Amino acid sequence: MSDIAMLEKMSNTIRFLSADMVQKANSGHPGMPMGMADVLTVFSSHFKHNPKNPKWLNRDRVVFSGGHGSALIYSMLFAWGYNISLDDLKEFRQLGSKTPGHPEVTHTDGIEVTTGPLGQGVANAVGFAMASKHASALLNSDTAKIIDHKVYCFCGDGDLEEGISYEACSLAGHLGLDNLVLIYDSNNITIEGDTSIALSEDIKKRFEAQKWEAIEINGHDFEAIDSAFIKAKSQTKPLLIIAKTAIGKGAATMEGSHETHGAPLGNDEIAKSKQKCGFNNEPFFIPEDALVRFRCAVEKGDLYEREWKKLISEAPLLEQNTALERILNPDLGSIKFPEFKVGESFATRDTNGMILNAIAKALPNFIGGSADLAPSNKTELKNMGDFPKGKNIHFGIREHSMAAITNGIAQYGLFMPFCATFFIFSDYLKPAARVAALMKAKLFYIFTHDSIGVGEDGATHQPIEQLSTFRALPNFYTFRPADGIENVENWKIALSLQAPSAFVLSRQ
Ligand SMILES: Cc1ncc(C[n+]2csc(CCOP(=O)(O)OP(=O)(O)O)c2C)c(N)n1
Repeated sequence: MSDIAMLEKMSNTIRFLSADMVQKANSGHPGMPMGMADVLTVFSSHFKHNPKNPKWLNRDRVVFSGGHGSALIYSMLFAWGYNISLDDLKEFRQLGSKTPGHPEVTHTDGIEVTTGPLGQGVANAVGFAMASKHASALLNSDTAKIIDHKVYCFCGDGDLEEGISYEACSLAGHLGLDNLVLIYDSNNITIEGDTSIALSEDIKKRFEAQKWEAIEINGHDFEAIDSAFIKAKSQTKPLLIIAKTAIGKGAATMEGSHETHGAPLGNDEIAKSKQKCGFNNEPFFIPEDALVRFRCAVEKGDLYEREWKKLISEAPLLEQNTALERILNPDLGSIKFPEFKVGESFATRDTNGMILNAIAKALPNFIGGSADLAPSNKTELKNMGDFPKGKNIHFGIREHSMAAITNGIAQYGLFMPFCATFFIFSDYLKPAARVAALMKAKLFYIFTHDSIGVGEDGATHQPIEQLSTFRALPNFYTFRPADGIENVENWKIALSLQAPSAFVLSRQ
């Protein structure tokens, strides 16, 4: 760690850069970035990444689940040396800029997932951690760890109020994801005011009950923050770091107020705040010595990646290299699709099950599962084992987090995942499917029990408007094959697209 005075200077650089961005755009959220600047400053020295190669395979993944804090994210990416300039920061929230209102993977290097709808990022991070576990099960040997990175996720009160975070963290605890660190910005403030108006549970106990380890720190104490990230290096369970912070930290008169959450502070307040913190009043001021320290990330990242490349180029790892190569370049031509005949009377959920098995057998990177409906969805991948080593994922009855976890697995960069449920319960996962479409994520939804053929379950199980909803979704492909022959052709198309696809299938 650098000395405290330097850390304060670095932190204030991020804090006021974010406040200036929001002020110039005359819109945005300064409170969270200012409150979390101290945590992110210390995080910088623990985060293993390569700003000059944001896609380096063994990088730590970082998810900012509270996408409204995007000013903080862009300030950090700039400070670390990603492909984002000071001018880009000045273009915050402008049409066509690299710095849109909420972070989008399609716009900015270093953004791992598109976030904004609260809670989903937490599930995305669980997806990253699961993808990493599967990858390490396939690729690592006792002597050579090709995949051994961490997954960090920053979230706020809003993310933890959303039900999806409960679902996702429950699964993470069950799976014992010891590569996952969730940092909770516990500032007790949401838009309407203090969280006490709607939240009174003991979050630490909630996570402990979900088989996590949970610790609480003062999120403005550099040493405590550093110790928490050091602790994460030897975690044996998913780790929750509850960082008690003040929203709008550093604001002269508004620190701790919900009014800093989603509106510019105003020029007067910013000037007074900078003066109070002993910071230069010039807008977008970057102290050289603070920037140099953040920018160490470039040299360190280059070194990390070179060491990793050396590791994987060593001869004893030939087998692992071949496995990695096969995952990175799946041979679609090697799939032996089942052959169906005109007039054969199979339900399309059955033909789809056969197709899924054929694809999974041929492609090492094809994995997935259902929200407890595999026998009905016909999604079991036979003789291919269970996650983490095997390909069958048991998501439990958690559709929303299943889909957001699947987004994370797809965005991880190695896998083509699918998830499944009854078509009617696509309603429970739709918000994540929408983000998948925005990200152009390559993944597949298996929706069975379509239409009136649903059977005796009755009205609660009968899809009506779901088909129109998915067909209206941009960047999203909805296939509804009439038979096995069409089903195969649909899959060939879906596998060639860089976008999410849904298969709507009959039960009968
Ligand atoms: C699903 C969803 N519902 C509502 C919102 C609108 N929204 C954005 S931020 C926010 C409050 C979040 O509070 P918190 O996580 O504590 O963030 P902080 O106040 O610390 O910035 C709300 C309701 C959203 N982005 N996503």
